[in-house]
Amino acid sequence: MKSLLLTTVAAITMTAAAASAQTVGFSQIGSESGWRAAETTLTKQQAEERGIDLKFSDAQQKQENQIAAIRAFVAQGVDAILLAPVVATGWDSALEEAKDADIPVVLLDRQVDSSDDLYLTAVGSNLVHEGEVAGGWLVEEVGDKDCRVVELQGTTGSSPAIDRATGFRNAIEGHDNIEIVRSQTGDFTRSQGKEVMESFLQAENGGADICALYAHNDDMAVGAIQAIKEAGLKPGSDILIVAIDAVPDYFQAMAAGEANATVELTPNMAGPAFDALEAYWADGTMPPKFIQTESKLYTQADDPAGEAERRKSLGY
Ligand code: GZL
Repeated sequence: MKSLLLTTVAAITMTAAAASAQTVGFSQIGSESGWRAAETTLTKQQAEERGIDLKFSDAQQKQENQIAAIRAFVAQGVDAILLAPVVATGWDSALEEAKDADIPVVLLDRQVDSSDDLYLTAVGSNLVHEGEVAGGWLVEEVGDKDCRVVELQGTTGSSPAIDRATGFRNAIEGHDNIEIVRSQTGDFTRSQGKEVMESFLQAENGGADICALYAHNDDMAVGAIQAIKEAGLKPGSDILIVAIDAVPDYFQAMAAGEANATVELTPNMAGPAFDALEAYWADGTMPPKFIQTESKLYTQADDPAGEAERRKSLGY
């Protein structure tokens, strides 16, 4: 009799726990870079560790797919929505629908131009500062030597592409020896980074007139490194390379002397996001509108081979 009672209590407890398990919809941009893939892996890990039922949607880089996913999550009556917004504009109506349904939205790694009363909080780095750190490294590295820079920009209209461009320009302002001579989007991917770098090399005397590459993410830089080598030049010395993300493959290029510096962006945006949501669900605690992650510079002096290894266990 006693074991029947215990079994029944356990069953009720389990049911209650299952019933209280929160459901979160996650609209992810896609898998355009190693960093993005790591963010997805870590978000799923974090949800599993916290007993959160994660509904994952891959938008294949299309805003319309993200908007459709948000609407579907609202229709399902999820307890919260995570959104990594592919571009900064065009979100008001979808976010208003979530707000009208009392579903909190947390932005991951990118920002939107919408009013901040349309989302609970945003977790991400200071994207302008990242560009300033990258530009600051180049200013230190070249001193007063003339340096013609080519720039591989991120996805057009995305907050990282806009802000990382701004930050780099802030850093080189007043250093007239450093000039950005070509700038084009590589859409955060290796393949387009390689393609655009090939066109830069052709346009700049086979690369002889290029002093440095600034890439808005490591993956475009890894593609560009391939193009530089195929042009018979030495990446990391003939052409200096600075980028952002701090992914293992880029650290391996740094260890080989083929890249020079990167600015770290943690792929674990979900940890702070779920912390904020759990506090909000528990007693309505309102988080700050922006939860900032750090942006640390790594150079060849910072054990890049070891950093590559360490990150492989981090979801990359
Ligand atoms: C930046 C993030 C960017 C990464 C890229 O916060 O949105 O998107 O730097 C990714 O690797 O494509």
